Amino acid sequence: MITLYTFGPSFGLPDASPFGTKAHMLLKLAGLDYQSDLTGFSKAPKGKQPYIKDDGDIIADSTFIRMHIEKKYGFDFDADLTAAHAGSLWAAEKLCEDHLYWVVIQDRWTDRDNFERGPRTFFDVFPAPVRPIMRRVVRSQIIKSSKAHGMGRHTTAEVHALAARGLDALSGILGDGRYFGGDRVAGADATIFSFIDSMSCPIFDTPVIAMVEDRKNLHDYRDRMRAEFFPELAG
Ligand SMILES: N[C@@H](CCC(=O)N[C@@H](CS)C(=O)NCC(=O)O)C(=O)O
Repeated sequence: MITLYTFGPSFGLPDASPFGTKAHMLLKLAGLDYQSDLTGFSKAPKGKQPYIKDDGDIIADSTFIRMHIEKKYGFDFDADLTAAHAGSLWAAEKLCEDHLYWVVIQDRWTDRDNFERGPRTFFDVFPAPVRPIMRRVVRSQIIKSSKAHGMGRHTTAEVHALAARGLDALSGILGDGRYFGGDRVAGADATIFSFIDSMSCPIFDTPVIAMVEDRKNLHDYRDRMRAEFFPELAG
């Protein structure tokens, strides 16, 4: 059986990390049996989660997990898509992973109040005396990586202006489709759903939540996908 190493559900989301939610969805879409292990972060080969173990092979990174499923199990996530459609979905996924991800980081980690609402609790597993230092060190490393990426150099208003344009792009690509794949769910749905859901997580205070609500097709899509793939979270 495949083991998925990830963070686990948090903040009412299927996983604290949108990449973790994506990995869950890829395994579900491919119809593979798997179990989750929430204790593997210290052994993550790239220092990040998710990763999987499959028959002794370790595959790190959600995109390489997808490629592994395609190769080993012969599952085609993009069956029936034209090359143009598959290409635009790959680009949309990377918009989420390499651009909008940093909006999530700014909202959750850089914004002090949101940090207190969410990520702060990740450190509760450590003994009380070291918690404050762990919080400070990890938060400052994450803020540094956001600056290295570039998103962390923008003002909050600029970050949110980029979020709005990114969501416009996703809304335009989805149109009135049921899924980003059209009538059938495609590989990119795993990624795009995970990011829309993460960006609009109601426990954080950010105008991005209203941006998703205002784009009715994205908002309806998020709710449909949650009900279809993560019914256990409905409440
Ligand atoms: N490219 C990776 C990104 C995974 C990633 O960024 N994971 C973050 C959580 S959202 C992580 O483990 N961060 C821990 C760290 O950087 O220390 C993927 O697609 O899996």
